[in-house]
Amino acid sequence: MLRAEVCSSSQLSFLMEAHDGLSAAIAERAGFKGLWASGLSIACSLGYRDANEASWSQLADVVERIVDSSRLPVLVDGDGGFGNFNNARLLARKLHQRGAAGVALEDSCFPKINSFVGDRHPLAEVNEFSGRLRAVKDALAEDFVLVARIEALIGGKGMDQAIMRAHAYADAGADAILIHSRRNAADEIVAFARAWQNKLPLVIVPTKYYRTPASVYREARVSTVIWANHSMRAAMAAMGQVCRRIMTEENTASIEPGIATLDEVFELLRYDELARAEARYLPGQRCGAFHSDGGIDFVGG
Ligand code: SPV
Ligand code: MG
Repeated sequence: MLRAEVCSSSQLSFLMEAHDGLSAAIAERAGFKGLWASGLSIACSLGYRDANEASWSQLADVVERIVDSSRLPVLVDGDGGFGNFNNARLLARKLHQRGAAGVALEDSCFPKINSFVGDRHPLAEVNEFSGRLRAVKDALAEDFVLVARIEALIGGKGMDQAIMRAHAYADAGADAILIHSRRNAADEIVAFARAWQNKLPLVIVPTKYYRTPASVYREARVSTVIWANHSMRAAMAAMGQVCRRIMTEENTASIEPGIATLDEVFELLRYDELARAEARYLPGQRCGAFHSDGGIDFVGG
């Protein structure tokens, strides 16, 4: 399923960021067909910086919640693999065990720093990173998708270096190439796509060049667009606004119309299923809040 989403250049696909079970469920409800378990957004939701402060096992735990919370395939942002080839294949195996459909590995050095922070983005040596890719490919079944992410443009190393790396990573067994750019326009990405000529499907992350219409990506035969951090940033803005209002007003009356109702919370997380399960497995002892028809009483809801 993820292979179809990420690895097909015939149609542009979109992956929506998720950083926990709730954001995964919301993205599925909105109609997305695949999820991006974003390193930045997961780190942020845990209160960490996107600098490998969260451990691989913390990432795997969050990925499990994301996987369990929707039926969508999940491509996990594996950063650089948390070390060398051995750490990378261990990470990939663990993500596979938790139900992820694929992993994206970037050619950064441990510890990484988010691509949009500062100017120091040392690149891994090509052969060493290719070894990480090969180790992941050898460790996992064919259906687990491996995306090789190139940070050469982020690191200011130029287009030739980016293309050279893309060829090396394709030879190492990557299923798709993610080319990242921090420019405000998509020119670099389009130039890369032209030079790459679709040797492998192309994945992009238009966080900074967000004004570019999707038609440009279709024309460039990009395979997949990742909306990498927008649920996290939306939540951050909304939570900040609500906290400030409640702090000032010492009352929640003015914010109620603008926030999710409790009924919406219960509906999204399928409390109705719990009510049906109680009726089936706990007959006669059911919690009074649930009805057998799936309805739920919430006092004051
Ligand atoms: C992420 O979502 O963590 C990414 C994409 O790696 S970016 O933050 O744009 O580097
Ligand atoms: Mg990341």
